Amino acid sequence: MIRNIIVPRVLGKTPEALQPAIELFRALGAIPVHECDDGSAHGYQLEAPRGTVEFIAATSAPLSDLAVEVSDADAAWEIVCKRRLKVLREIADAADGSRFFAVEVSGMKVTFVKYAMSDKNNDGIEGTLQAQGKRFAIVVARFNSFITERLLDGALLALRQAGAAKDDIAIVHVPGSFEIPSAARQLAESGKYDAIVCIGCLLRGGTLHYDVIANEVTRGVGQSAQETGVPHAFGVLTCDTLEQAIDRAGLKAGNKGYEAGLAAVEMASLHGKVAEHTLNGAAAKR
Ligand code: DLZ
Repeated sequence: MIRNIIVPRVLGKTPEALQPAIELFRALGAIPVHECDDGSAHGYQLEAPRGTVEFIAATSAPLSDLAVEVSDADAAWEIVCKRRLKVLREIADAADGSRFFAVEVSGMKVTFVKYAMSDKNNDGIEGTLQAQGKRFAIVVARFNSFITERLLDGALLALRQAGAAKDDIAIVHVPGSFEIPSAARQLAESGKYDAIVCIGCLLRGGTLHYDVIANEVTRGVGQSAQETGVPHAFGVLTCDTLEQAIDRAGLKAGNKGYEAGLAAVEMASLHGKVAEHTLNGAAAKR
């Protein structure tokens, strides 16, 4: 019966007071899913892959108001350190093997923890949201530029927040979504980029060829990714109406360009890790 557990936190009196917390959580991969305003309160919901409620019996108050489980405590610590937040506890290992730190953001005390795994060898391989030293190309369609410019802003924000340098991001403009795959492929084949972000907006009302173009763009981007081996993030909206596209370009349902930017960062990181893993695995077998 329970679908979700939402823990409301009042972080000041204005939406501006929420910004440091929202920005930090987005930089760590949380997805904005819902924004509400009833005139006296402005709420901004962020979603994580999992939610857990913990009831505690203790004689003293806990260190923080909120605990966030992360996949890599050291990577999260690096992201947090860039923001000059008040540190309540430096990163360190706990007695049970978990690794955690605590900071204060927007007046809220937050603990970030990477729990110790019972089977460390079965932790899986995962990319991080660290983009330092990585190079990205963004291919953006001009068609429906009202939307694609917002998606581009979202993608740039994600890449920059993850640590990509401005000079390490190339932006390539193409006329429409149909042209995205060929430009993406040329960029991928250049060998200069760790990942490509593809951005466009197809509106069903806008073209009789909607399905044809949508299928072709999806196929072409996928094919470019598979045949070049360079990760491609898909930030091409396929919507029935302009209103739906507006919702996905930074207003109600988040910004799909931002999500594509984060996906590109994660996949660029994962790509290196999988290559390392397969190389080591092959070496170990010999
Ligand atoms: C022609 C066209 C139409 C009608 N609609 C869209 C659209 O909704 N979104 C988009 O990105 N591009 C559209 N285009 C342009 C095509 O993608 C392409 O640029 C032209 O057909 C020229 O090859």
